[in-house]
Amino acid sequence: MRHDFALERKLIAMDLGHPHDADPGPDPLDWAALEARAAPEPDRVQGATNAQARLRLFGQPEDAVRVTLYRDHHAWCPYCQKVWLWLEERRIPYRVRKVTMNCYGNKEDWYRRLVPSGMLPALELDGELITESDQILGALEAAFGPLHRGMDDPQVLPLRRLERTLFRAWCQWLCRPGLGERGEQVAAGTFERIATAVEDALEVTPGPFFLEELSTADLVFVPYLERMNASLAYYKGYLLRHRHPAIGRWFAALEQRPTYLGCQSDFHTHAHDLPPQMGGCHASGSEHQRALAAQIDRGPWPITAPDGADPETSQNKPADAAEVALARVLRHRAALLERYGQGSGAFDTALRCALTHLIQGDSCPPPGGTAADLRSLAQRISVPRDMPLHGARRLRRALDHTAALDPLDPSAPAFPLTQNHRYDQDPRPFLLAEQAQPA
Ligand SMILES: N[C@@H](CCC(=O)N[C@@H](CS)C(=O)NCC(=O)O)C(=O)O
Repeated sequence: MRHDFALERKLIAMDLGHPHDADPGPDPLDWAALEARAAPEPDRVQGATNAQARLRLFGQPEDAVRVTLYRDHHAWCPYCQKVWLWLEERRIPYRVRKVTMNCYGNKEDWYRRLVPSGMLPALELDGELITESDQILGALEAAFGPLHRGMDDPQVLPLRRLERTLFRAWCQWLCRPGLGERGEQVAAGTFERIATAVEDALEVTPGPFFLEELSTADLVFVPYLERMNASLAYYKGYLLRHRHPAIGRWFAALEQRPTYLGCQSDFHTHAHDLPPQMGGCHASGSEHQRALAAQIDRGPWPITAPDGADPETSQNKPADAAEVALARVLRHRAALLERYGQGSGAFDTALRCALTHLIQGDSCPPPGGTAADLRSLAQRISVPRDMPLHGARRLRRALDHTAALDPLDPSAPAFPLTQNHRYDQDPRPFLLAEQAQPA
């Protein structure tokens, strides 16, 4: 017999004994009504940069493709992001083959046969396989010409070295356990000094980028400045963009480009994906840091820097952020229902309650006992793998809001995120639906 969740919602509300609780709130939209409200599928092949595409053509015919990029399913690998962004900026047609990173699940056998170390990225250019992101960029430059200035340009080389120096200072601060108060100060001071040198380098030219226009030098800095910005906010309470305005302007200029917006992650994703990759990230434990980390985890968003700016993005929320988030959930509805509700009707209703709130603002209490699953899903939305930053904010908020209306256990916490692996993010259950889309 089919379980009547609407009736159960009424009975639970009456059981709670408060007169207003007898009204369980509006019923959630059904799946068909939700489908009707979702954003249409964008053109992933010819349209804006996106993490889901498996072919990118930039207006050229498919037989013009000379490049295959092997990168991670999670659209998270920093060295892949550098190459990905280069191909997008230079509008070079390419195919994408996605591979699982070790901390998310098992590496595909076909990839191990191709690249025995299993390391990403790799790239095939005219049938020749190249590994190591810097070698890959060198080969792409030789074949297609540089992005303004190339990897070995005398203006780019010192900037590449500066990026590695900043990277090491970041690792010394973020990844060393037990620094203590004095050690935190020293590591922060070293990082700050090198970040100031990065600002000085940015201010050599009048524009926001390192050289006269966007170049390879900027792309070399993108992956780790993005990860520094997120992780230092979460683990150290340090707002990089605010503390270093020239770096803030550099990010804001990148955020004018659809190429960067399509591959940009967010604070929450990086904060929880970095620990297994880096072998641990260590919080300073200050009151300010803990408050900021709590806000990155549970909102409200946007976070505001002391100057009132959003330290995560300079971009306002697009008008269709909720509809885009809805479309992405609908694509993976079957896998999500299986994973979070073990196929139970209760989670089906709970998810529709959250999506109803997302799309039309109604507060729709979910079946009792679903709050933990709703919060667990909110904690596992990955940007840009699943959806862009603003859509993720809206969806996390809708899931958390709905969880808090659970009539049985409104404060049930999410299942904790693991620190040394993220097997909870194994891509396999989601692959079929992702591949069902065109190209
Ligand atoms: N020096 C290499 C570093 C590449 C690298 O560290 N890749 C990591 C991902 S960010 C990797 O593939 N690790 C194995 C795994 O996670 O499966 C490059 O620049 O390409």
